[in-house]
Amino acid sequence: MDAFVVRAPRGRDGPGGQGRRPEEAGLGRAPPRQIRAEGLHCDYRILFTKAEADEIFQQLEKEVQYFEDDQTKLHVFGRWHNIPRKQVTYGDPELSYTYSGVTFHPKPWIPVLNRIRERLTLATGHTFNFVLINRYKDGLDHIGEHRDDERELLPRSPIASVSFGACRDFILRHRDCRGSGARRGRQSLRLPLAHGSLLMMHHPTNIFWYHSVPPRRRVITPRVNLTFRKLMAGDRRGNAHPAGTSDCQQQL
Ligand SMILES: O=C(O)CCC(=O)C(=O)O
Ligand SMILES: [Mn+2]
Repeated sequence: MDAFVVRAPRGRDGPGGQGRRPEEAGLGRAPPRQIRAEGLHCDYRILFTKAEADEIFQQLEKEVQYFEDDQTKLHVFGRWHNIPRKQVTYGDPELSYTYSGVTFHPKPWIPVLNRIRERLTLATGHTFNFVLINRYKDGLDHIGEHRDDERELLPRSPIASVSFGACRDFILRHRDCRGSGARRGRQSLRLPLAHGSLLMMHHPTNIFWYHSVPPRRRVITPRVNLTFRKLMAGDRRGNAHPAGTSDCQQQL
C-alpha cells in the first residue's frame, strides 16, 4: 500500500483550512475528512468558528502558564537540550507523564482548557484526562519526529490534537521510511493544521507513523497546539506498554 486516501466531505477543500469553515454550513455538521493509509487512521476537521478560535487563542495566551527552568529541557542521546518551543501539561491530579528522562506532573485544569475539552467530548464522544500544550512562538520553534507512544497512554486510545494561531505543517512519515535501511520510498504526508482545527489520531497511527512540526521560516506568528490524551494513573499501568517501547527520545 503506497497511497494515501483522503476522503473529503462533499464540497470542501483539502486539509489546511483553505476551504469553507464549518460555521458556513452550521457548526458540528461538517463531517471530518478521513485520512487513511496503511496503519494510519486520522480524522481532520475545523472544530471552532473563527470567532471562537480567536477568543480561545487569546485566553490561552493569557492564562496558560508554561513550564520554566529545568522543565524546559529534555534528555536526548545523553545530553540535555533546551526544547525549541514552550511546553506545559494540565490534567487530573493523580496523573504523570514521562518522556526523554523527564516526568511531568499536570497543573490543575483551568476554564479555557475545560471549554475545549467539553467541546471535544461533544464532537467525538471521547473523554480526556490530560493535555500536553506546545507553544511555537514563530516558525523557528518546532518539534522533531516522534511517536506518541508513552507507557502512560491508555492502550488503543485516540489523541485529539487541537490547534490555534498560525497554520503549521504537520508531517506524518511511516516508520519503514526512516533511517538508512528504509524499506520504502520517501513516503510522507503533509497536513497543514489550521486555526481552530481538530486532528484525531486513532489507534494504530502512533504505532506505525512518526510525526513532526518542522521549522518554517516564513511563519512569523505564534501557534498553540493542545494534544488531549487518555492517561492511566500510575497504579493502573502494569505492563500495558512493555518497558523500552517508547522512543520519544527524539522529541526535541
Ligand atoms: O504541535 C503539534 O501539532 C504536534 C505536537 C506533538 O506532536 C505532541 O505534543 O506530541
Ligand atoms: Mn506528538
